[in-house]
Amino acid sequence: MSAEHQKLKAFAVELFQIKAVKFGEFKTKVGLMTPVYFDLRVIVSYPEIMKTLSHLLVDILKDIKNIDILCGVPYTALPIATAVSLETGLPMVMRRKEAKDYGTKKLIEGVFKEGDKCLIVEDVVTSGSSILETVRDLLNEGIKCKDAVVLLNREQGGAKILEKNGIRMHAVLSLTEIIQYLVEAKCIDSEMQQKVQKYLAETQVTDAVLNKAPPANRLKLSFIERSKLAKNPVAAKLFEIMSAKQTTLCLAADLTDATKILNLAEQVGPYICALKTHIDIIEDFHSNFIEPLKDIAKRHNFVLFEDRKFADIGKTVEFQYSKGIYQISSWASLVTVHSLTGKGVLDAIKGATGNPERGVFLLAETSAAGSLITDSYTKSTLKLASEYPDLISGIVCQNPLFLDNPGLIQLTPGVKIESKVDNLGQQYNTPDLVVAEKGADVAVVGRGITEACDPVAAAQLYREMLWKAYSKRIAV
Ligand code: 6AU
Repeated sequence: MSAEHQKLKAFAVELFQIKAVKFGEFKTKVGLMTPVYFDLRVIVSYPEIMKTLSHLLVDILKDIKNIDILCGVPYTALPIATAVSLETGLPMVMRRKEAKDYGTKKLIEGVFKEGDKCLIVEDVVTSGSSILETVRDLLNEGIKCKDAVVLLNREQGGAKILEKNGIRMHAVLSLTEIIQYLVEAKCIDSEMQQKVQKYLAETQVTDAVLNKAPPANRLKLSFIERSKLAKNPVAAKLFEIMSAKQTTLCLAADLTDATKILNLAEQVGPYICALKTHIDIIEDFHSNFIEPLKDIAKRHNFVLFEDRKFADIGKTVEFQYSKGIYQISSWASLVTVHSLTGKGVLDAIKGATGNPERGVFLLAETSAAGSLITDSYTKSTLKLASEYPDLISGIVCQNPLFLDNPGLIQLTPGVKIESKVDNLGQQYNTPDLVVAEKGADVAVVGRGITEACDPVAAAQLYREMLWKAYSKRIAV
């Protein structure tokens, strides 16, 4: 037996002696019976064993390159991560399970910057769901996670689920190995070993178990996969268009002249997945404008999207949506809505007359500097969206706020190649940044195209840059 195996065997025996691994009949979190149970919480009472554990973890993390910070999965792995941090000198951040309701409301404590690469530290992996929860909160802060070092892989499908979500698991020990060491050390007999093997064979990940597993991170899925997960029909259609035309570009056609909008729509039609209007800024609006616009949208296969940002009481919104000179519900498949007044607006849009194929983008964040939107408003907006799955196509936001609902689309405005701001508080990010770092699925570009010397060339360029960034995002 090699020195390394000797070390692992001795460690397995120590875990057995301190009852961090137990044998018998135990009920798991999901109600299944298991003959073997791990409780690594006791390890804090044994600093020497903690030291060995951190050495073993440090050994396997040597092959992982480019780590800036590390984060333990709360709570058991917090002291373990601390030990690894002390030994490697890698700074640590800490994830809260619940945001404090006072002070900073931060979920991630410690010093970090956007784009930092974080190594996850965990004790035991069964389904991988605890790691994914931590990864989700880190990602929301712009922290990237690709690797997780863990003490024990229970070999029940966690590695597969993590891999599907873009996380590589590096385990010190597998359940099979630890059992083998304990048999060799005569801590358990071969009958128990067989029992554990039988248990493992019976509780392997099946499709049913996988489906119950946490949903895949949307940032890692293709649009065509996501089209099947969308509950709102317009979102499904938009995903299909994006995939077929290889474009995530939504043109904000913020022009005040009807003919100019139609001409631009005709010219850039092949490069966009949606055309967004502010119908009330058109000076020569006439109902004759709508039919040709619908015709162009049909020929070039893009969606019409009225950025009305409804925010009144339900009854007024019902009228604003379906009546008046614009009759938005008759032609726009998509509209934007503020969550400010709550459910009434969504009920109004759901029940209004007009084309039944409709979807809503709820505004959870804005690109405007000095906006009054708070974190709790953003959170409540996401909750409201979850209550109307068949109506909500997606969320208008600036950050990857939701990762575990791949059927929803993140729409991000404030996209421009050169500028950072305009003179009225609009804030811009580059196409690459909004897709790679900010989680945008569809990017809204207005003046970057409408004010370019050659709007068609600009639309082609934005489309290409955005698509490249998306392709890269799902590939890694
Ligand atoms: O590229 P721009 O700055 O010329 O245009 C951005 C477009 C405008 C805004 O009304 C809209 O995006 N917008 C939105 C949307 C889409 O709802 C939200 C937001 O936070 N910021 C923003 O600019 O048509």
